[in-house]
Amino acid sequence: MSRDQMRELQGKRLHKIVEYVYHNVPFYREKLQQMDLTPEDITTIDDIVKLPFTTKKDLRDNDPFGLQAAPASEIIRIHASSGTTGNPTIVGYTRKDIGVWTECMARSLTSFGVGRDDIFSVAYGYGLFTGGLGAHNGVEKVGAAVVPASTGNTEKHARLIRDLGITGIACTPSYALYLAETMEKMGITKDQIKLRTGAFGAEPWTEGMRQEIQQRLGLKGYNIYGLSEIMGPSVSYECDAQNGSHINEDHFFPEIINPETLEPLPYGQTGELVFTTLTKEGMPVLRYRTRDLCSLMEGRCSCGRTNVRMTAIEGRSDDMLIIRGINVFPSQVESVVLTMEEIAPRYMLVVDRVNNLDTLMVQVELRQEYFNATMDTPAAIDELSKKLANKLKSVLSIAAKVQLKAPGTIERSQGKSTRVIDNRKLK
Ligand code: DLL
Repeated sequence: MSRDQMRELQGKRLHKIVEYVYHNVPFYREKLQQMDLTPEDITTIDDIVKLPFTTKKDLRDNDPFGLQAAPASEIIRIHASSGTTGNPTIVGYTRKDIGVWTECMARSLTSFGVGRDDIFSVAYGYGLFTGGLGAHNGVEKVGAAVVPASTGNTEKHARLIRDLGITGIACTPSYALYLAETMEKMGITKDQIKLRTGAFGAEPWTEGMRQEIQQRLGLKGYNIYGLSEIMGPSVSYECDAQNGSHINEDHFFPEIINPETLEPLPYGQTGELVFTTLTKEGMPVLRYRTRDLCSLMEGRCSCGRTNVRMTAIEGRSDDMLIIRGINVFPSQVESVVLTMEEIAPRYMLVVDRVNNLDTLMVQVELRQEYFNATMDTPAAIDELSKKLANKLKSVLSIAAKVQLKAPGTIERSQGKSTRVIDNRKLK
């Protein structure tokens, strides 16, 4: 599609989606009315800058179904992403939304060269996380045979890769490295396996990691990007040229803004990525601030595709961490700590990468009274650690080691308090 045709399509779809949320989502109607806007004011894609932004806080404040535009009877799937305070953000999809998502995922896989003759294993988590089921539907759509391996059980997965002749895999890049290491330990060599394509995403990764995964698993690794609030995996995807990821911009309109001033930035400049869903029915969002930092690239790609590309994610404009593919906010840990009277509201997250797997340790300080009372009873300390670890697991969805410390021993910072020590080195 030419740029003009694309922009015309985007403009039509934008008008329609604004009209749709105006009539179906009180939150947006109020926002637009406050800004003296009606859907008639939005006729071309350039009008997008008139619209209000949406933030994760807006989603949380309207939790769980406040921003849902379609009636409950039309929703056929519900996913969730991590919220900043422990409550996940709920996203409902209509049948049409699942169809669009599946189509976008199929576009990505096709771009990676996956087709009917492939046996493709999905090793993203199946569940509330969008990675597993999202990738799964796309693999079926392109007609490859899907192996719903999910995460965990890595040795069994490694044997399946060898014994079934699996040709493609979707997982986080760090899991791919862990899988490579597991295979090496098991004595499975590259010439015993047929892997040739990897669809890697859900966390930031680098060219260095790409080279290492490719070399150790003998495949070509492609980037795939997405987020639950917009859809899931396949908001954008790489092609053979591997010069940025093509955005499915007929469904998700991208902008880059300065995260401080909220001013739109031109192509080529790094800032915060913002998306407007142009066709979504379940939970459409206007100008959703992803907090991901990158830049946009225009111009026909050497692969022939004409849709806009985004560079690899360079960082975040908030404090979200991605640990084993799971989004973790320090404030989630705080929300747990605050529920426990034995513990002072002082904590530190220590993130590391051991044998290619991310680890999380949460250090907390005991309150003086509790510390005095239990100093000589290791059983009580042990029980408290377990209680905290269980609570953290249920809020964060990943296991964390807990370290209970004596009062006053977590380092006090002079200025802005530091809550995270991230020892992972992304090459
Ligand atoms: O991670 C969706 C997904 C699943 C994408 C599988 C790709 C593959 P969330 O859990 O909502 O959704 O997390 C979204 O993860 O805002 C980014 O910060 C980060 N992220 C996702 N893909 C990439 C990527 C899924 N390819 C958040 N590179 C996003 C860097 C990524 N960061």
